Amino acid sequence: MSVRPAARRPVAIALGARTNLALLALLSVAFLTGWIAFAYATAPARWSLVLHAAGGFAILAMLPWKSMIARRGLGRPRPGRWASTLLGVLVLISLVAGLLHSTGLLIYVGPLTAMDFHVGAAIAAVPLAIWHVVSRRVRLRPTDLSRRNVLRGGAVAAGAVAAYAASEMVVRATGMPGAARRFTGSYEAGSLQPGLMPISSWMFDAIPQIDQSTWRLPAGGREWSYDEISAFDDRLTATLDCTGGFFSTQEWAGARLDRLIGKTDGASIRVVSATGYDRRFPIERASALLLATRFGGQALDPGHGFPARLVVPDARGFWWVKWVSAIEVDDMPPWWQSPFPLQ
Ligand code: HEM
Ligand code: HEM
Ligand SMILES: Nc1nc2c(c(=O)[nH]1)N[C@H]1C(S)=C(S)[C@@H](COP(=O)(O)O)O[C@H]1N2
Ligand SMILES: [Mo]
Repeated sequence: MSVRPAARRPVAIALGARTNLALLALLSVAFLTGWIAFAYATAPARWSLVLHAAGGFAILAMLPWKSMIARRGLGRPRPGRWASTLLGVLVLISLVAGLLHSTGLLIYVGPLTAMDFHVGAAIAAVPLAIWHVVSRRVRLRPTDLSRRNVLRGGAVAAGAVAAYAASEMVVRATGMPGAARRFTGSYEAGSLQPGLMPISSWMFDAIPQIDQSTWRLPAGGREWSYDEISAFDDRLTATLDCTGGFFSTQEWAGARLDRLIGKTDGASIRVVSATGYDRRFPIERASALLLATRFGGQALDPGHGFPARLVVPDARGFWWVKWVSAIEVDDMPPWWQSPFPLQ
């Protein structure tokens, strides 16, 4: 062994550090843009998914380098190697499930979707990734940000965007099922056919059985019966776009929220479910929100939110509260809630 000046690193280690740092940046980008895509059912979902997919392809491109680092690391006994291996397995599951969803080669996996696996594996990987990075410090050196390395990073990024564009062209040219995705990446299911619309919940909610004769809805300072709500006939054709990877367009009918809450002071409307699930909306949106009792001319079934469910045009499915049990107006700002439901 020769003695090296402290300021210089062997080339292999320097390359390893850059690979690891690039992976850290790319994993963060993929995670963040994935959630931005989930927050919207409008344009931001699209541009964040372009970044997201490019980030995913760039992670794939790092695999040859990272597997060299991993092989070297696994060769020396170090506590927690199993956790690094599990991290690798989870990231691979997420990548594969993401590609299966996007190409359409596999969309449904029993009661779950490829998207559920994609996101589930990514979430499970987070604590492992944090531990992995914290227990294996990589230090950034000035030379890592040299002009040449920045150019190299730019080349990887450009290559990843090109790979994503090429993959989308292949999906379309070969007529893979993925060609039919909406801009959010979701697949059409049961549109205008209420009986074929998928039933989904955000996480753990089970379908409650609610008796329409005893159901009462507090809203606007009074209680409404099922028959009173059903007597309204406000109509809206709107698309529910679930983060699970499907979308469904239906003709909804029921009561506009502004009619139920009347003229009241307040900053936001809180729509509560019989299960405790709730979402908050700016009061200005009241006339755009529909409390639906029917879709496609028939009453909702328990799975789709009977007796009444919220319809929120241009918002992701998790805003469409099912089994509504109360509508409250108060002074809380609409942003005073978790960005995604917690149950
Ligand atoms: C380890 C982290 C992640 C990686 C490496 C990753 C990577 C990928 C890849 C490679 C694709 C396929 C891109 C394509 O060919 O179109 C994809 C699709 C997708 N991912 Fe992720 N992802 C990660 C985490 C997440 C998370 C946390 C979310 C949501 C919260 C998410 C949401 C999506 C969505 C909605 C698509 C579908 C895009 C489409 O079909 O156009 N991803 N992801
Ligand atoms: C896709 C995500 C990643 C996977 C699957 C992964 C996997 C692995 C594996 C299997 C090893 C060898 C076993 C071990 O040392 O525990 C390793 C080593 C290592 N990883 Fe990662 N890693 C990932 C991301 C990162 C990131 C983001 C960093 C830091 C920013 C990092 C830094 C390191 C370091 C410093 C080593 C030790 C190398 C050595 O001892 O020679 N890794 N990684
Ligand atoms: N009470 C309650 N409402 C809910 C959910 C839930 O878990 N609980 N899931 C939401 C999500 S994530 C979606 S995509 C839609 C699914 O509606 P559907 O079953 O009619 O397709 O309901 C939304 N409303
Ligand atoms: Mo959903």
